[in-house]
Amino acid sequence: MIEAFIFDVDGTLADTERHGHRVAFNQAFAEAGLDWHWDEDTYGDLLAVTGGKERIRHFVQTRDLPQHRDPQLDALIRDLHASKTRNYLELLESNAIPLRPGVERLLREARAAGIRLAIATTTTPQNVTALLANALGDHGLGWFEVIGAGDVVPRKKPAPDIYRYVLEKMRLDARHCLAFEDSGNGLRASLGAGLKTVITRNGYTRDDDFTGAALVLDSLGDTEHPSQVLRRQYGRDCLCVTTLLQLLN
Ligand code: XBP
Ligand code: MG
Repeated sequence: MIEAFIFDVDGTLADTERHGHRVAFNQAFAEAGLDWHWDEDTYGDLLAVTGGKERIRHFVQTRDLPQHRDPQLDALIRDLHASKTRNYLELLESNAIPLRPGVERLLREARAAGIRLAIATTTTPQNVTALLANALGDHGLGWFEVIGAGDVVPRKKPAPDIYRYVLEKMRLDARHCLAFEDSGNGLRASLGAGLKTVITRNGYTRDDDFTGAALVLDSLGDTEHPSQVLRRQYGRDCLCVTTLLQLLN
């Protein structure tokens, strides 16, 4: 029996990276007087590292930038990331980032079927609540029983910690839940927690390794954007709760 759906956020609920997080990082760099700029391809490579603070540190280290040897590096990263979060929240406020096709439909169907909902993400908690409130209204936030996000666990994806945290909070067995992810790192995290996983890949994750996923789609699908199944045929235009229930059989 399926009891809950657990959703990743960035890349899964919405295409937040290319025109959201990336833009906000670049604004933060410019505001700090740094000449760093992450173009779309560079950012695609940097997405191998999950977490914004971790991503900045990785960039400084791998490019061997002068800041790498600065004893104030931790403070610089903290300030840059706080500024990036402010910029990102402003972007969300301007309604710049819609949910991906079929996300709202599936959330509503799941609720109607009595399936519990939760979030397991690497991103900062305020980013999740702002995205959901902007896209679904304040009541939509209440649809999610647990929002597991950011630094609440010590190890970010691909470690399974955030999924284990959510399962524990909901007192659920992984065998009775489905995870929704968009990336190889996210899939490793969900599989590591014992969760069957549906992938809706996107432009940045299309070449990721999705070995072990129950289903790989290009989106959840709605009437205007039919879902394309990339692995495992189920013969419908949209991913519906009935199909997802069948995945557990
Ligand atoms: C998302 C991330 C996040 C965002 C930035 O991974 O890696 O780091 O890019 O968010 P996932 P913060 O979709 O697997 O959760 O800057 O708030 O960390
Ligand atoms: Mg993701």
